[in-house]
This record gives sequence, C-alpha cells and structure tokens, in this order.
Amino acid sequence: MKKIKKSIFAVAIATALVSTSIAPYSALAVDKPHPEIPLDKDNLEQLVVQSVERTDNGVKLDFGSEYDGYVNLLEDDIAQISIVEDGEKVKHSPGIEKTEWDTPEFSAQDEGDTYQLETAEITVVINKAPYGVKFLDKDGNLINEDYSEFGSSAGYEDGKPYVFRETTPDEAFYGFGEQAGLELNKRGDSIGLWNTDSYGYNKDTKYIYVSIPFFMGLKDKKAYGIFFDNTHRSYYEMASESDDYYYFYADGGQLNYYFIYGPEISDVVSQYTEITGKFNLPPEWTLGLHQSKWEYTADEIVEVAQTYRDKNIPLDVMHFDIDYMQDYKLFTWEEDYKQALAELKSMEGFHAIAINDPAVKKEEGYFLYDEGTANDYWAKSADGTPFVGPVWPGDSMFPDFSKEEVRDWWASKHNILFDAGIDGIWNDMNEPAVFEAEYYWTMPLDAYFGYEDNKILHTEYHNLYGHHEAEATYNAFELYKPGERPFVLTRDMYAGSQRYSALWTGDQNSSWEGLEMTLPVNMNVGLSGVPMVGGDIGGFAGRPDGELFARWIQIGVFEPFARIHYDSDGGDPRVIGQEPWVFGQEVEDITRKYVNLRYQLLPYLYNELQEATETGKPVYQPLVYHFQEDENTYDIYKQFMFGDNIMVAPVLEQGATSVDVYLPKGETWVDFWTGEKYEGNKTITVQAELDHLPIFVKQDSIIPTREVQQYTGEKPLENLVLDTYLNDQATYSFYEDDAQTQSYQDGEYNVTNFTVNKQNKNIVTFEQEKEVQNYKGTKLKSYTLKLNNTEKPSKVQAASSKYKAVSSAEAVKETSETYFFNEEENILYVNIPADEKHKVQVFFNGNAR
Ligand code: MIG
Repeated sequence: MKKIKKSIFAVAIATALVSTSIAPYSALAVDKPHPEIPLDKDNLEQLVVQSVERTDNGVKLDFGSEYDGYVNLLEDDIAQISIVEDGEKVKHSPGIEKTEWDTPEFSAQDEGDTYQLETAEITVVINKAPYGVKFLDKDGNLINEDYSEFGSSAGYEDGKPYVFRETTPDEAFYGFGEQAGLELNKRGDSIGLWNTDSYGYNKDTKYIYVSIPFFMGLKDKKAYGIFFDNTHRSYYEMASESDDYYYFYADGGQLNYYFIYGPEISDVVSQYTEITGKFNLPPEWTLGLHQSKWEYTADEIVEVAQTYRDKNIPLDVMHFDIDYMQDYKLFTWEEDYKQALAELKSMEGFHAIAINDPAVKKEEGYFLYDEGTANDYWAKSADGTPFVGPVWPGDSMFPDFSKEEVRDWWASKHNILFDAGIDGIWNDMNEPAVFEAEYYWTMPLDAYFGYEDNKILHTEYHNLYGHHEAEATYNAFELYKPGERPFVLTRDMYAGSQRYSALWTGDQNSSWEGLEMTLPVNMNVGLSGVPMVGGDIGGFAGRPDGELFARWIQIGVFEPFARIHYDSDGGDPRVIGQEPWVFGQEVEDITRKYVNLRYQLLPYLYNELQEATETGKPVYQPLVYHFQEDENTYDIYKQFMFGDNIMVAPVLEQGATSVDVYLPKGETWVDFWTGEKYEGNKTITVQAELDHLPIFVKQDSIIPTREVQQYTGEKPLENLVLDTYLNDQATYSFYEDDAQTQSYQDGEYNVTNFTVNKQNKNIVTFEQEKEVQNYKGTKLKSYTLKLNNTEKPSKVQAASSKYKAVSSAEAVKETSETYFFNEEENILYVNIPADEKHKVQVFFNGNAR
C-alpha cells in the first residue's frame, strides 16, 4: 500500500531549519530549500498535564515550564486544539475568516486520569499523562484518537509541531486541496504542502501549487475533519508507514488545529468553510466557456473569438496572457493588445480576463518600480535590502502582500486593466515563482516580509503569498467596480483563499494521464472548500490529438471553471493550436455538442454554485460526498457528480469505446441520453464512441435548464425547462437573481420551489411555491415541464383551464398552457405560465374526465 512520492527537493542540501514562531528570527535561518526533514520519532518529548484551568470556552492545560495547551470549543461539533509556548497566544493565520464564536453549551469534568469536555455533539477526552486527546460522538463512539506508541502524540520536535493520530485499515482520507495523483483517497500517501511552480506535473509530483492543510477521515461511515492552521511547509504521512497511525507536522510555526465532526462529509465541509469562509457568487459570464493561449497575437485573440461565433460554439471569455504587457511590465499595455481588447469588447457578448503576475520589473522610471521602491513595498533579502530575482521581465521585485498598505496599493493599480475593458483578473506565478534553480524556483528561505520589528520569514509566508495577492486583487473590484461581483482566478492558494478567488489547476500535461488526473484533483479541491475549480481543457504542456481533446472537452464542460488554455509554441510553426476546430470536423462537432450542453445546464450550475456560497459544498463532487453510506464509492475517482443530480462517467483511456460505470446504491439511475433506467448498486458497461459521454441522472430529480445561447446574457431567461426524471416525487428549489451584481446580498433574489408528484399511475401533478420574490428583474414567463420516460397524456389542466395539445416541442415553448407528447422519445412537454397559481394535473390513459 505504501506509495512513495518523488520530492522535487530530493537533491537539495540538507540543512537544519529554524522556525519563526518557536525560535525568533535569527541569523541561523537557512537560505535554501531543503530535503524533507523527517520528524525524528526518537526525539519526541512527552508532555504531561500538570493542571487544568477552565476557561470560558474550554480549558487551558499547564504542561509545566515550556508549553501551554488549549482546548477550545467553538461549536457543538468543532474543537480547537493547540499547544503553544508558555505565555504565547494562539495565532490565527490569514486563512481564518471567523475568529469570534458563540461558545456552545458544554460540561467539563475532571475524571482524575482524564479531563472531559462534552458538547451536544462531541466529547473531548484529554488524557493527562501522557497528554493526548480523543474525540467521541454523543453516543460515546470513538471518532478519532491520538497515537502514543512513540511516547508522545503531540508537541514539538526540534521546533516542528507534530500530531500523531490512530487509524485503522478501513479509514479513507480526502481533501488536502490540490494534490497530484491518480487517486481520490489519500490513504497510504506522503503529502507535502509548499506552493510550487510545477510545469507539466504528473501523478508522482509531490509539491504543486496549492497548500490547504485540511483533510477528512472517513471511518465506519462517519467523517471528521482536521484543519492544521499552519502556513509553513507541512507534511502528512497518511498511514504511509503503518496501517495503525498517521501523523502530520510542519517545518515551524504553532501546533494549532481544528477538529470538526460530521458525521456527514457535507457537514465537515460546511463547518470547515465556516472557519475559513465561503466562496462568493461569481458573475454568470464566468460560467460560460473561456478560451486562452499563452502567446496569442493580438489579432488571433479577435479572430479566435470571431471563429467561435462563426462556428456557433458558445463562448463568453477570452484571456489575455502575459503577451499584452510591454516587456512583461505589470499594469502596462502593448498598444496592439489594447486595441484587440477594445475590438473584442465591441463585439457582441465577450468578456475579457487579463493575467497579472507579482514580479515587478526592476527598472528605474517604470512607475510601479519607482512607487514600490519609494514606499518600501518589496519583500526583503536576509540582509534587509529588497530581494531581486529573475522572472519574465528580468530582474524583478516582489510586492510584500503581507502588508495591508501594499495590498491597497496593488488594488489601486487595477484601473489600468479595468479601464481598458478587462472584466476579470488571473493571478499567475504567485508561489512566488522565481527563475532561480538554486532556490528551487522561489525566493531564498531567509527572505522576509513584514516590518522590521515584525518580520515574517519566507518559510512562514510562502504558502500565503498567493492568498494575499488574491485578496488584494479581489479588493480592486470593490474599489473600481463597486456593486459588481469580482472574478479572480489564481494558481496558488492557502486555506480560505476561496473567499477571494477561483482556482485553476496549473500547467497540466496534455496527456491521457493529465486528463485522468483532472478528476481526483478537482474533487479534492472541492472537498477543501474551493467550489470554483477547473483545469486547462486539453492540457497546458504539449498538445492533445483530436481524440484526447474530444474526451477532455466532454468533462471540461462540467468543470465549474471551464477554460481551454494552452502553452506557447516556443516559436515552432509546426505546432498546432488547441481551438475546438483545429482537430477536424468531428471534434468540432463534439465540442459544440458538449459546450451547448453546458450552456443548457447553466441554470443548474448557477444554482449549485449558489448553494456552495452558503454551505461550501463542492459542485464537482466525488461519489463518496453523496453516497457516504455506500462503501463502494470510497475510492472511485473516474466518475463524478456534477451537483446533486447528475453523474458523469467519462472515457479516460485512449482508444476506448466503452466504460464501466458504477451506479451507487440506493438510487435508480436514468441514462441521460436514452432514458433507460438502472437500479443502483451495480457496475454496468456503457458503449461510448468518441462523441458519447455517459451521463446518468438520479431518478426523482429535476434539472433546471434553458435554451442554448452563444454567450450568457444573449437571451433573457424567459422559459425555464424543468427536465424531470420522475418515479414518485421530484422537487427543486430554484434560485434566481440578476447574475452580475451584489444586490443578491441585500436580498434581491427569488426562490421558487417546484414539486412534481406522481399521485397514482394516472395522474402527475406540478406545483410551485414562490418562497422568496425579491428580484424584480426576472424575465421568466413560463416553465416547460419536460417529463421524461412517460406516456401519452389524455389531458392536461390547471383548475378549470384545459391546456391545449400542440404538435411540437417548439410550439409548446411559444404558447402558454399547451403541451406536446413526443412519441418516439416518450417525453411530454408542458408549458406552464410562470404565474400559474393552480396545481397542474396531467392525466394519463383515458382517465380524462
Ligand atoms: O512560466 O503566462 O500556469 O497558464 O500561460 C509560465 C504564461 C507562466 C504559467 C501559467 C500558464 C501561463 C504561463 N505562465
């Protein structure tokens, strides 16, 4: 079971590392990245609780001279566990959004050998000698406990905070943000978190761009989460050494983690995103298709956009990669790109996103350099001078985003992009990446941020650099586009960055492995509180052939963030592009088919994201998220749920024309294309020629869809199609707002609850309840109830008004109170006025009265 992953630091020089919080900033700080420093298990110091002091929200533990411990109860199902140096305060990282909690009711009991804290949901049992904590559910079942075989289950080893926990072979692990690998369940893995520019990463690359120190354990069908709020490089040995334990530790910083009890995975994600914040609703145009290439010429950007329109493939956004800048100088424009942008924006329905890097060209006379220098805004080298390192513009400076004044300054420059017509910002290279092999492509470790009297070493700040840049960028929208919804896309994150940004998963390979990897990567990112995620469709590094592109676009359209993006040609004229039409007619048609499908599903996708803003739930979900009771789903990563009702089972193998699909237990599944029904709890083989993506819909569900548009907002949503798969009863709570401003936060939205019910074999009814009606801008005139897999009705009526039978689905759409039955497909279409107050009844089999 043991999987060893290759470390990119493997050849670095071994050097002792000094942490910031435990040891003060010192000249001993090393300047180079280092091979992983394993935890020395022979050097663990046993902590013994000397005395326990009750506090307002838990207890303070006295370990004698060196350390204090805290157990704070934040909610019935959240406990915060920390050990800090004597007298020191527990720090919140910038990843934390919520710092004030209403302490839940709890009881505290000294039991002699242990001390117990009990809320309505969990009991925390603190063992005194040696110190350890275990968590029980309200029935006294063990959820998770410390592992003390090495003499100590938690503490500091040579300045490194560590925690050992017990596990059993059946426990699965999920989360950890963005991790390479061809698996969903991270049991057996060695994981490291250190944001790394990892061009062309593969399944064995240990360090990629994002560091989210949060994971879940799933055992006995119950889930808990651990969020280790430590921004230093950290390590997770997830039963990689033994089936009996796992442990995590960091190069420095405090021992401080949140324990969250489910038992549902969804509860854990929801509570984790209470702590770190929820994603905010993006403008709807960002949910359309995006197209991008590094090194599009200015003309190509306009031509490609126009070709999408000519070929009737929907597209919303063109991206401007670093080529638009003068000499890679941030916040400058090459004139031809500025004109291309103006032209693009004069065409119907295009939005534009511009890349922005952190590295500021070191050049006197360049306003950004001059201002940053005058104000002392740059990250520093160990000797206190501004750090200079090469990136695209040559020698560059790095804004110190840890300072609020720098974030404000950074935000204030974005008018240069917005005024030219840019709608969204794409933050790249924010590891921060530096073209310096000696320092492993980032700054030296002894570089620092912050103020002279409050320095933050690079070792501590590294994983936060992208987070703070995203925050600054987000604030630029509040500054210049007040009332509009920001859209930031970033490559690097820490926990909580979802508050500011969407994530794209970096420079994936255009390979079958790259395609397959997008699934588990997106799923674990989603489980880590970041719902808006997607990878470069077709892959970034290299070029796909037509077959690979076709398979990629089929799942790409289900990624919450859907962008085709690819690497520069390096001037090689033989290299082909990666637009849908370069692979020939068949692939072009396949692309159109699936992009159309995405645009039809937009109301559904938008609703799913809206829920994510409230509960943190992922949109691109692993099956286990949904089917925690079905242990067969625990390791499945080649299929995913797109929201709550749709399951996608793509072809991921070259040349394959069929795919095995597991249908989870407890549901009936309907083949989206054929209407064929299957009972769950079995694996079926589905034919899947190149143009076919197997999709299954949960029986008894309603999927809100709409007509295809060439771009979002092309046509108002006047007719909402309720694609209904009915056996017994299906419901849907439909959310609608203006899809672009912040006014939904003032309550300007509508919620309508639909219920479609099979009363008996002769009558199906439709009802709506307008739960909230505060969005006055709605254009909705009618619903099309699309009843799949049904029979020819004899009559449709609402109260005394009889609906009229018409002869096509199109005719139904045009006239309210009509219906049409498609006999070949066994689909019934009923046009119901949006203001229909009565129950609509569909009668079958001569039951008309
Ligand atoms: O060193 O801006 O991941 O999406 O096209 C490469 C050029 C810099 C890396 C990004 C990629 C982008 C490219 N960037």
